[in-house]
Amino acid sequence: MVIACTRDCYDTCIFDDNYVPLKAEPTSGFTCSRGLKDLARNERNRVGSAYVEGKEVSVEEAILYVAEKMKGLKGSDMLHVEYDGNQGLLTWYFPARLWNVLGSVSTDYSICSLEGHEGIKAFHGSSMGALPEEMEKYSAVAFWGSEAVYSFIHGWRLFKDKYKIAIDVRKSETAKRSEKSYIIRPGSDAFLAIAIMKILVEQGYAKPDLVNLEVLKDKLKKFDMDYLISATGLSEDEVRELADLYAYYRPLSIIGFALGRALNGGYSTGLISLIPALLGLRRGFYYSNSGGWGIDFSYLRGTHAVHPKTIGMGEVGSRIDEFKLLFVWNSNPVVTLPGGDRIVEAVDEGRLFLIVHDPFWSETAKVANVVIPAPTFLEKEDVVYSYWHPYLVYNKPIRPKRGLSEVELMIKLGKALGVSHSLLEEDPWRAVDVALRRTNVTVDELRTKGIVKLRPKVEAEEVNLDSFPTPQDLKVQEGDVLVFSAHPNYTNSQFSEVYGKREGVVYSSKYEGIGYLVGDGGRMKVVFKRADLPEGVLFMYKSGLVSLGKSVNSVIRPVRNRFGGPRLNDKVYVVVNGEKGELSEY
Ligand SMILES: Nc1nc2c(c(=O)[nH]1)N[C@H]1C(S)=C(S)[C@@H](COP(=O)(O)OP(=O)(O)OC[C@H]3O[C@@H](n4cnc5c(=O)[nH]c(N)nc54)[C@H](O)[C@@H]3O)O[C@H]1N2
Ligand SMILES: Nc1nc2c(c(=O)[nH]1)N[C@H]1C(S)=C(S)[C@@H](COP(=O)(O)OP(=O)(O)OC[C@H]3O[C@@H](n4cnc5c(=O)[nH]c(N)nc54)[C@H](O)[C@@H]3O)O[C@H]1N2
Ligand code: SF4
Ligand SMILES: [Mo]
Repeated sequence: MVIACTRDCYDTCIFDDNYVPLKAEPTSGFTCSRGLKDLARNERNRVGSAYVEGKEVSVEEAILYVAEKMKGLKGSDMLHVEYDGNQGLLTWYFPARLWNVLGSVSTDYSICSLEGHEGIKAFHGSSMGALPEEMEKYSAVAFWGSEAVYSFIHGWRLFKDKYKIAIDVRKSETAKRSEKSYIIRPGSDAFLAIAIMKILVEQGYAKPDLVNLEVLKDKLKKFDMDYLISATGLSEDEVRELADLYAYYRPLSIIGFALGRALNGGYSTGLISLIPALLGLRRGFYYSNSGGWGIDFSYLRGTHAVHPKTIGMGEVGSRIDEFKLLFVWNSNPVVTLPGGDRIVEAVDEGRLFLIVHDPFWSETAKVANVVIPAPTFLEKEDVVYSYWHPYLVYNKPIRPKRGLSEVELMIKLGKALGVSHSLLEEDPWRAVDVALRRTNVTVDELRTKGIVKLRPKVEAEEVNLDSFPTPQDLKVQEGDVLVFSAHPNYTNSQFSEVYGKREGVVYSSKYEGIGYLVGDGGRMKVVFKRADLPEGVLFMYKSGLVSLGKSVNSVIRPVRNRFGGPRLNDKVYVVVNGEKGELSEY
């Protein structure tokens, strides 16, 4: 019997029934500091009962209360927010069917990776990159905007003894431990990628196997080399050196999710993915393979049959007043979504009815009108995929179940509401089977074997250069920019019950003490600390988004990048002595 960690993480580690990491690939006998504490964490900070307006009630009473509140609400009055707290097909995807049948508004699931996927797909048709076994064949790697030392421990381990290059906006841990690092201006990766391609073409390294070189040369010609280099903040020698390293080592390009959330988002991810193609390397990049396995996520959510209205995930906070009811599972939007503080205000003022289904007392659960306990991934059956490795895992519980699973809640609430629809009547396991039909794997096979390796068929097509940007499409980031990164002991807002509450600190090269951070969404008091960072870069761990009791997302009001994803890394100001100004003034 095996069980996979279902957290939002590249590695999707696989464990035996004593929760010891499997020796076999991809887990290779080791896991992270969170994986080591999962059994202990399972007993802490749990939602032990259902609650209605702070009062302990039975789950049945809570469901009836919710159903009563929903009477008379139109679909457009309701919003559901769920994300990747648990990557199981039955935990994350399938329960959306109820809300989609009810006509509730959905988000576009864009908070993390949509922008980057679309930017890569625009060139390659698919965002599917290298598989672990293909990665192993490379003698070098270039990490672009990826703190892999913390965020992707098994990916990092693959390259431990190989030549590593890091391209970041600060000397990240990954940059420190790489053989070579380039510290560039935030959001300037697209410029750097184009400069590298221009040099590779100029020096005769470009291969026609995957890219139409004549068309590409035409597109590259429009960009002035001096302008490209100055936008990156690097010297010409450094840019030429990086291009030389690309020509010599032909590294795998690992493209971090942070890039999609920065200025030029999907243009950057797409252009970086073109460099290996230019060198003739098929799928010589890696971003996220989730779209390449052939799993039919739409079928699971029922969106093949019903088509919900959607809003941008970065707009949930600013548009919350459009809704009377918010249903949340698998996500902690009060902390992790821009304007999450507006959810709290709307609930406090009685304008919004908030229901949260979570195994733990998240910040969102703590302010909800109704809280319903969920089992953790150690306590329920599910099918889990990875966005990196090709193993599907059938999770069997290794701890007694507490609370109501997402599917059970969906069915019970549907019954209490009196809704009937074929999407709700289909057996959930049958739905998983249908969703897996293109993978040739069945639930039965998974149940018997525990782990099944997927064999994705990715056709190598010629790269389509139609969406190559023009110089006008690419922007230069102004001002001081707030950037984020993973912390080794936390997954996003999770794990404070083991590693303690992280008080969010904004690191900068200049400022120390308490001050105000100002963004397009408003201003808030935060703690600043000095650190070795380039001018114009402010840094926070994603685990410590809450500073002095409020999420830093309250100052973020993201615009949408070219492919629809929210730009979370953007210009901010710092206020001292009541004056608004850029950080560099202090
Ligand atoms: N331990 C741990 N692992 C995690 C997570 C976690 O919370 N903890 N979260 C998971 C999730 S949800 C995600 S999305 C991934 C994220 O994993 P990664 O894709 O590795 O992203 P981050 O860790 O956010 O690191 C982003 C790096 O990009 C840099 N950066 C920021 N802006 C720019 C830019 O414009 N250009 C360049 N070149 N660099 C830039 C930052 O300084 C940082 O070092 O990790 C997953 N894994
Ligand atoms: N400013 C800023 N904001 C960011 C980011 C940033 O870099 N900067 N990063 C963004 C990124 S990349 C991401 S992915 C998002 C993540 O945002 P969220 O998805 O909100 O991330 P988590 O903190 O992991 O919260 C997941 C929640 O799911 C719950 N959960 C876990 N397992 C289960 C389960 O089995 N069932 C149920 N019902 N619930 C479960 C957890 O207890 C937790 O409360 O945050 C985004 N927010
Ligand atoms: S959080 Fe990531 S590295 Fe840690 S156990 Fe889970 S999958 Fe493995
Ligand atoms: Mo993410």
